[in-house]
Amino acid sequence: MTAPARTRTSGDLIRAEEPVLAHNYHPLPVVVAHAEGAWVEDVEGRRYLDMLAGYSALNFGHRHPLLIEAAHRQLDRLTLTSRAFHNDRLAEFAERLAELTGLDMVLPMNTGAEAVESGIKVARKWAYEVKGVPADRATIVVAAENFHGRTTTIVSFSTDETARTGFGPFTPGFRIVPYNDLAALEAAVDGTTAAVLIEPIQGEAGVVVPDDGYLAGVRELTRRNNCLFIADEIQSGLGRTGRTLAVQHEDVVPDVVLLGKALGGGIVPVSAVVARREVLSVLRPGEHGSTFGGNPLAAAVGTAVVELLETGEFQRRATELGGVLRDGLTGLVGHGVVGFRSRGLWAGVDVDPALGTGREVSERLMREGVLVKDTHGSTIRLAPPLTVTEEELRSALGSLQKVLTRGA
Ligand code: IF1
Repeated sequence: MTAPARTRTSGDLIRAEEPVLAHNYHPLPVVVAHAEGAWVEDVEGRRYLDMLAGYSALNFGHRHPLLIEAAHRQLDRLTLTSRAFHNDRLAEFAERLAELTGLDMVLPMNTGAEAVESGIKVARKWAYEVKGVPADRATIVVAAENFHGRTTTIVSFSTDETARTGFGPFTPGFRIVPYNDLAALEAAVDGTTAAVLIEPIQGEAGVVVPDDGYLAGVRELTRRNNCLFIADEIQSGLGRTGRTLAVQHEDVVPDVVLLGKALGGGIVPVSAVVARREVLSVLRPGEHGSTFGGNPLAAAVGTAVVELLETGEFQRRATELGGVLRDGLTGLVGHGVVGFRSRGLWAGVDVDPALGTGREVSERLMREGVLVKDTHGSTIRLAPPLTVTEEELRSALGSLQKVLTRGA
């Protein structure tokens, strides 16, 4: 007989998951029950600074009041119609999202992977109908160490064996080149190329920031070769790096921008393909769709997210506090940190392997009241909500120094 849910301890809940929940994650042993801003609280009332922010899905913090209000207001009016009918929220969402990104048209979807898959389909159709690539011959060039989601087609072009093994057969039509290498990219692009699909900063690879000029080089190369530049900004976008889009650090406007995560305000899944008119115009009724894509609740929350970003406040905070993060990490180099990469409020921190794996450091930080997620090996990522205060950020950096210096 299991204890009734309301009195179960964290341990009870962790044990209860084991026989009934697929083991596709290895979570830290913390059971979150409440959250606000940059803080989460577990079942026993212990508080933690959330330095992962849902892998950048919580850029505006947990339960931002304006986003929660927008959701509550819409919940009391209308939540879902399907796209068989119009709803009174979608036009404004599409208009303001297109305006925010400097592009023309929006295809609303739900998860990041759906936005990536939709971008792949649209790029291929554009290649056949606009560029004139022979049927079923379109290729898309991607970067090694990419992460674009977990569908069968997307893992078809992953270089992470853990993400691929056991899921074949795979989708053809993708070419993989080293990231941050324009010569390799040039060599892979030819008359069959529909698009180049890259993350402006590679997230799961460990927050890999390309050389200055790389994104501008991709833009010039794709324009010269009449193929599309698709920027996957699902993790790097929406204020995380100090700009609305990470590509704006090089004043680059891609042909297609993929958005997700924070677009849903940490409340509902909202993703989108935002693109030049010529590209999204290849879709005609019945050729693509989604039950929930563009639903009024998602559109209402998405519009409230766009409104927050229109102020520029979060981009400014990410830039200013990004300097505090960078300076703090610089001070730890040689004191448990062997290196780091950062842009805005996003960092990949390489810990001295002698001090432990990324997972072990994450567990030590958890005991200090700070939640982070390791990526590969001894790298941890830091991505707090953009609402984090300087005091909270410095406190998290102090905890990192403590667990690394003491090596506890
Ligand atoms: C997991 C990390 C992993 C993404 C980019 C598309 C997607 C993602 C650049 C797909 C999603 C998530 C997936 C989640 C953990 C996290 C992640 F990179 F953020 F750390 F896995 F690599 N493009 N990234 O980062 O979006 O379908 O998930 O909404 O799978 O464990 P999604």
